[in-house]
Amino acid sequence: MTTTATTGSAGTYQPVPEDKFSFGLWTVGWQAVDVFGPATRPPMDPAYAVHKLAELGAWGVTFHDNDVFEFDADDQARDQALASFRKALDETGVVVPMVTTNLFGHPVFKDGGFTSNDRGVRRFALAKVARNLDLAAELGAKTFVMWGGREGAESAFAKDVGLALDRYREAVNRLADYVLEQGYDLRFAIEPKPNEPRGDILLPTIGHALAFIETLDHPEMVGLNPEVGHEEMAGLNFAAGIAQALWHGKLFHIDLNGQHGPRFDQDLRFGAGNLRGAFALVDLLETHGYDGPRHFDFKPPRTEDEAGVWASAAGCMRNYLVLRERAAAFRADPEVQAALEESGLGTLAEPTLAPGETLADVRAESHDIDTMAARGFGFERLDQLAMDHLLGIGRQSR
Ligand code: DIG
Ligand code: MN
Ligand code: MN
Repeated sequence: MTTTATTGSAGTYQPVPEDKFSFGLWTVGWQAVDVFGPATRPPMDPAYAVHKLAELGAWGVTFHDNDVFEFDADDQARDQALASFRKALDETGVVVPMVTTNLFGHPVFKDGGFTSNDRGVRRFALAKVARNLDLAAELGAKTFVMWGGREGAESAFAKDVGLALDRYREAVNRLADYVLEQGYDLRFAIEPKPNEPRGDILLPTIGHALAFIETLDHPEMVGLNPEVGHEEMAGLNFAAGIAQALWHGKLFHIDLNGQHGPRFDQDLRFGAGNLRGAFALVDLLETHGYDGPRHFDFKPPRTEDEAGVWASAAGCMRNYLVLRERAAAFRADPEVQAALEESGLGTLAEPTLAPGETLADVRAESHDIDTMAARGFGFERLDQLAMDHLLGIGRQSR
């Protein structure tokens, strides 16, 4: 679904449900505990968060099981917490597009869930996720994210990566079998991350995860939930990674946020990190057929009070809408279209060999190396036009 600027947010940048913005409960509810200090914000009731996000214009909320009920909640406490959460969903019309499982908080997962060196932990992790799949299906979620934040190691000899991937694959295969047996309308989305909290995390990038998915029993049920900051932590170009995920038909979901290159996971609000990268990403999502949620996985900085939390959440959506409008103007600009033509980008869609041609044909022809070597592609002019649009410099001032 390519949302044009006519969905009520044009110029006002006021989000509407058609924009499909969703937030993890763990984002606005983050109490800002970090390794260097305790919480700066009180706990946030999930039902309250749903109402506040609805007021801001959000379409959906996502959650880990233990964002809604405690790890050690008995069935009664679990049901009460879910009833309150569901009531808020009913009252606001907010939907649950994605559910995920916390396999990283409790100390039992300190060496991972699916790939823990403790087989009993691996068995418990499978049971916990299977129960959460039931809940995801009950709530109508279509995507089930698996972020293996604790699947990894701090030292080379603590984890045999091949054996760990065997266990990871076994877990995903068994859970996919369960979804098929139950007839759930659910797909899995693996979320890569290179490190943090583990020294090195398994399936660290989009590339690693794509390769892993192809080894599964049901690869068609498993895609990706890439996060901006995670690929950029690895020094990679996120928009290029998303383009390949789309090319594979594996962009099932996305975690939008901001990051300033290779450093700790900043989880800044969307647009507040690598802004040029965010512009290229929004243009790609809006022009290459991604019709999934625009999901924010960010953390309002520790400095913020509750008002700051909502300003940060609103900023995620505002930045997306501004960039979507700037990208649409960029694409509509005749000067840009001429510069794209000049760059030769159009010929990239043209097969190198004509129908019926063979390698012998290209070997037999003469190649005008000097003329080809002399040409310029005009990429700098094209990129400056993009910068002009990103910076909001209209055509009349050029
Ligand atoms: C961190 O980037 C992870 C967790 O917040 C969650 O499991 C996943 C869902 O988007 N992202
Ligand atoms: Mn992150
Ligand atoms: Mn994430």
